[in-house]
Amino acid sequence: YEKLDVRPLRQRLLVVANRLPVSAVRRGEDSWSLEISAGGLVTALLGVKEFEARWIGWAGVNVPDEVGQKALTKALAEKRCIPVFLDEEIVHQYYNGYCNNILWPLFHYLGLPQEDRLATTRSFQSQFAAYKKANQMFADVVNQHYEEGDVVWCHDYHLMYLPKCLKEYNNNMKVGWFLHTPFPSSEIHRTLPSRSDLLRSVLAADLVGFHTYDYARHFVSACTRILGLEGTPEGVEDQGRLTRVAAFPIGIDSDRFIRALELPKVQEHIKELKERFAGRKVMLGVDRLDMIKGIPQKILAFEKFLEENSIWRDKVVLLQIAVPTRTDVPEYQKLTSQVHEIVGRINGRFGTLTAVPIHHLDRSLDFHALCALYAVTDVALVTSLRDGMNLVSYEFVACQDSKKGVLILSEFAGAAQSLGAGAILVNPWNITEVADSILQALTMPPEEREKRHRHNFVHVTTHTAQEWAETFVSELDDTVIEAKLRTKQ
Ligand code: ADQ
Repeated sequence: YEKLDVRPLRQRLLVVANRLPVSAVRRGEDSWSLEISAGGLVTALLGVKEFEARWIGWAGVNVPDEVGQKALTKALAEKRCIPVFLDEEIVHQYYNGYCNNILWPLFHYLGLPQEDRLATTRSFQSQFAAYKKANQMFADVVNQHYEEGDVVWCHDYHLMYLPKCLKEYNNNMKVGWFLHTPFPSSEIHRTLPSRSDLLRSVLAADLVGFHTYDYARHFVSACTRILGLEGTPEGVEDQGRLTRVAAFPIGIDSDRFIRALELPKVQEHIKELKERFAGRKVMLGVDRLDMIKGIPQKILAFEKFLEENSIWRDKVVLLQIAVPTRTDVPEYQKLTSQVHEIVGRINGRFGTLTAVPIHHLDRSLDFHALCALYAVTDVALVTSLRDGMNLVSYEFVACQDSKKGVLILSEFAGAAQSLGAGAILVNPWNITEVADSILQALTMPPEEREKRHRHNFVHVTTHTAQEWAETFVSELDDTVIEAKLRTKQ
């Protein structure tokens, strides 16, 4: 967002997402400090340079008092951010409940945690009511700040009800909606009690975007099978009105990573890491600590590899960096303990007095440290059980132009469709297959590494976040113009 502050002005873009790209910490009654927050959406939108963007979203804190709200609004305005204030009860029901307990696992084919199933079924209606209420609150703020000609771009599963609310305010608003997670098969989506409401509200947008063609196809099938509407090659048609549906694969700001590698600070990190792990091949995992990322499966596959390839035991190290998320949720606490338990067992089993095979860190790394780690890595392991895209795989490729390391990538990450030809694709549930792919990666001839890397590097440096955003927004403009022409005819 630092960059967004200094860009020359062009078309106004209102980016609406559940979270603002900053986290706010209260320092006093009327003073706040702001910190950029990690995550895929933030990273991608950091690369958007061609618009005068304003962000609308929740700052991640409860601010019940007017003095605090005013002060935070002022501090955020300097960053071109506009807050939506949500109270604790709404956050509990809308964000923790409907978004993260229902939609997130469902869209990633994970189902609900067994013990929560009945409780969730009972509280479903109240959570959905809170979801709609929260979306209406976002719509109110958008409407207050909207100026004619603005493009409104709504993001993700938190805001599926927003396009409908916005169009009710102003049918001429240009509204796009983009989903960062997978959209599951219509057979999964149809289990949601609110399945039709959600589809209809998303269809109120002019343009609906997904990371891959498969997700777009699933969405269109859900609309045809559940709502009985007509699917066309362009999208979904309802009584003569077309909602355009298409794939817009996200990218990263690859130049930012490539340039960072030249910085003395990053070079210094690289030197330290090389010395620290001299004589060993470095394998890397960087994930939010979430069920969908398949971290326990990845570590078990690494254990299998060590078990079956004793000559590699003192020649390889796995660095797993996992930022904790949703630490207040028991399911996530359980995941953390499970990962710690497995790592401890494997280090006990294969470690020596001077070295352990796995370094696991429960924390976020700063950008420069992350770039250095990507640059010294020989093999990156992305084993998501499902992932909308997965930007870590892109970031790794961007930082590997001198080393040409190997990417092992889950076939269930959207990135498999763009980086599949250069990566080794695996089924993360099959730990024998992943263990074999680790050996294949570590022993891959340099010419093959070079060829695979080249394919991915070209993709990552041409299909950037900026290109993604520009394509989406210009497609949205075209869609609205075409629709106007159609109605005139
Ligand atoms: P995420 O699930 O957050 O994003 P991902 O796309 O991999 O997943 O992005 C994670 C981002 O957070 C990356 O930029 C990464 O560098 C950063 N990050 C992760 N762990 C970190 C750590 N320990 N330290 C520092 N930074 C860390 C969601 C979807 C994805 C989709 C994106 C964008 O789940 O599938 O690719 O949105 O649409």
